[in-house]
Amino acid sequence: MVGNIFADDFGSIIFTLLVAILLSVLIFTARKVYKQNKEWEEKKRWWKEGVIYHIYPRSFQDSTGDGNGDLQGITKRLDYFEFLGIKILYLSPIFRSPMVDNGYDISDFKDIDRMFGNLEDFAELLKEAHLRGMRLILDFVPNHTSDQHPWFIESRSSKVNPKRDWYVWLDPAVGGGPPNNWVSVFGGSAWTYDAKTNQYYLHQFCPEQPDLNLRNAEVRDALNDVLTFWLDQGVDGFRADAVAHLVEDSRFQDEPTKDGYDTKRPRYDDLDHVYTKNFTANHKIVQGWRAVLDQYKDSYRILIGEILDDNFQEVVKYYGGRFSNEFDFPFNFGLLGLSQTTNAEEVYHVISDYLAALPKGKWPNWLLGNHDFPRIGSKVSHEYCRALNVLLLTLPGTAITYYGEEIGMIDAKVSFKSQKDFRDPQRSPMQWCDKENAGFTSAAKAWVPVAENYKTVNVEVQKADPTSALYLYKELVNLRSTVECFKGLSFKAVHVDASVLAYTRSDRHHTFVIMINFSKERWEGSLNGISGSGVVVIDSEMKLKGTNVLFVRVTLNKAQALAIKMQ
Ligand SMILES: [Ca+2]
Ligand SMILES: [Ca+2]
Repeated sequence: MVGNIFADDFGSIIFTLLVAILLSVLIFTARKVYKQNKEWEEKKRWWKEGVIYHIYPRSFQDSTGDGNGDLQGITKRLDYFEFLGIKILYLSPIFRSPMVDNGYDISDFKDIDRMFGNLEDFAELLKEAHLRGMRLILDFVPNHTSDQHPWFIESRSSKVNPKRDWYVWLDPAVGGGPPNNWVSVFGGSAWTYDAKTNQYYLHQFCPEQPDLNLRNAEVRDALNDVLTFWLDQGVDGFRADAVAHLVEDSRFQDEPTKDGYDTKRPRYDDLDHVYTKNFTANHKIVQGWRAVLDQYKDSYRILIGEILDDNFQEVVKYYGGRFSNEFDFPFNFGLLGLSQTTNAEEVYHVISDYLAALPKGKWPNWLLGNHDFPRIGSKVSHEYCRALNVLLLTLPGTAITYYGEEIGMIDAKVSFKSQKDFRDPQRSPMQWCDKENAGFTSAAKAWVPVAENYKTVNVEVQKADPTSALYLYKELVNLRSTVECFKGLSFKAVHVDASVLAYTRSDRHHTFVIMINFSKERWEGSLNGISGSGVVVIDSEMKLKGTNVLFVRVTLNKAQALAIKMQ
C-alpha cells in the first residue's frame, strides 16, 4: 500500500512538474512574442510621428544646369529639411525611363535615370540623409514597365519567347479589333496591336506602359527582387504605384458600359471597372511585398499604397486584416477634394468619414496635394494655405507634404500649347529665392516654367521673415514631434458650423484645441462643445502666440487657424 501511495505521489509530482514546465515555456514564449511585437511597433514610430515630405525630383533642385532637378540637387538641399525638422523624404520615380509618363514608364528598375544622376549619386544621397537621421522612401511601379524595358522587348519578340507570358497578350477579337472593350485610364482602348505577332498587349495606362502579368509567379519574383535590390542599399520603404490595377479578370470579359459610352471615343469613366480594378488577388501580392520588407529586422521599412478609388471601403481593404499586413497605409486622398466652395462642415465630414472607415488598429494619414492634382493653394485659394497646413499637421496620423506647400506655392501658369503634360502646372520648380528661375536652375529655362509669384513666395524671403508661412510650418512640425497630444490618435470635434471647425487633441495630461475659420469672413462666436480658456501655441498669422483665449468668446479672421493649449 505504502509503495502504491509513493508511486501515486511520484506520478503526481511528475505531472505537476510537467505542467509547471509547460506553463513556464508558454509564459516565456508569450513574453518573448509580446516583447518582439512591442519592439517592432516601437520601430514604426519614425513614420507614425513624422512628416513625410514628397519631392518631385525633376522640379526640386538642378545641380547640373540642364534645367532638370537631380539627386545631387536634393543632397545639396538636405540642410533645408534639417531646418524644417523634416525627417522623411519620399521621391517620385528616379529610375531609368524614356519619360513618356514622367518616369512612371520604367525601362530599368535597378538604375537611376541619367536625368537624375547615377547609382553613386543615389548612394550619396541615401548616406547623407541617413547621417542626418532622415529616412528615404522610393517609388515602386509594379503594374507596368516601359515598352523599352528589356523584359517587354523580349516578350514582344515572339509568341514562344520565355517572357511572352510576363505581359498580357491576346488575339484580336473575332472579326478583328481589340480583344475586349477595356479602356485605358488615359482614354482610348487599353489594348495596342503588335503586327509582328498579330496579337494585342494590355496597358491600363499609356500604350508605352504595357501591363505586367502579375498572375505569373516569375513576374512577382522579379518585382520582389527589385524591392530587395533597393532594401539592401538601405532604402527605408516604398510607395507602390497604381495598386488598384495590378491584376485583371483572367477571362477578359467586357466591362459594363455606362450612359454616354461612345465606342469610337471611349472614356475611362464610361465603363464600370469590375474586371480591371481592385481584384482580390491584388491583396495577396501586396502581402508578398510586405513579407519581403519584413525580412529586414534592423529597422522598420514602410510600405505605402496608391489606390485611387472613390469608394473608400475598397481603399482601406489595402491595410490588410488583423493577421495579414498589407500597406502601412494606403494614401488618404480625401482632402484632395477641397475647393473654393468647401465649407467647414464639409471639411469635417471628409475627416470624420475617413476616420470612421479606418479599420481598427490601423494608422491614418493625410495629404493636401501631390504631383497628379492641382496644388491646394490653387484649388482653395492662396489665402488658406497657412490654415490648411495647421489642419494637415494637427490631424491624427501621418502627414504628407507635397514640396512647396510649406511656403504656400501655387500652380504655375503653363499655357495649354506649351504643356507637355496636363499636370505640368503642379510640378513647377521649387521656389528657393527671388533670383532667376527661383534659384532652381542656372539654365536659361527650367523644364517647366516657374510659378509667377516666386519673387515673394520663396524660401529665402520667408526664412528672413519670422511671421512667414515657412516658420508657421516649422513650428507645426516641431509641435508634432515634441507634444505627446499630437503623437497619438485622439481626435474629437468640439465645434462644427459652416465657417469654423474646432477639434481637440489630447493625452492623459493635456488637451489642445485647434480651430480653423474656412469661411470668407471674420468669425466671432462661442465654441459649442468646450468651455474654459487656453493659451495660443500656434497662430497661422504668427501674431497671437502666448495670448489667452476664452472659448465662449472666440474671434478668428478669415482663413485664420489657432492651436490652443487648454488651461
Ligand atoms: Ca540637372
Ligand atoms: Ca495590371
